[in-house]
Amino acid sequence: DQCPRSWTLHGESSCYKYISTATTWQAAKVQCENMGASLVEIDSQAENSFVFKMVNSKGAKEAWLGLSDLGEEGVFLLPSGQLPAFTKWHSGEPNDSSNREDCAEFMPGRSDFSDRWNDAPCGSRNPFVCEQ
Ligand code: GN1
Ligand code: CA
Ligand code: CA
Repeated sequence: DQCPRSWTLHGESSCYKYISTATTWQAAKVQCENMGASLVEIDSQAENSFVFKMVNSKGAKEAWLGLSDLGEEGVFLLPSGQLPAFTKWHSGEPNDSSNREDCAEFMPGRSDFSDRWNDAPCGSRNPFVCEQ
């Protein structure tokens, strides 16, 4: 297909790569950028389902998404700086638990979350998905 070797095509032209190494959110963002990609930006339910299945099938308990409110508390932005067109927070999220959760993630380890999102501490180390 049209994706580099070891990347997976979804949709018309997006390519995804799962990185299993437990990594902080900021370092995950940089690693994706160093591959000419970005930390995955979820734009639709179809893309959300695809990426959730990818991380769940790899056995990840948590996995970073490209969305954070590090810039301004309560304002979650994509790595591009844009407001997200699509969100799928679990009910009660984002809750900025202990006033220190600024990075979005999937929580496959929590069956009650399904493919819904949580905000978690950015310094936690999780697998992640890059997109290009
Ligand atoms: C987790 O560990 P606990 O239950 O206090 C999660 C929070 C979620 C919460 C939802 C570090 O908190 O972000 O809002 O579950 N904490 C971490 O129940 O991921
Ligand atoms: Ca926050
Ligand atoms: Ca949370």
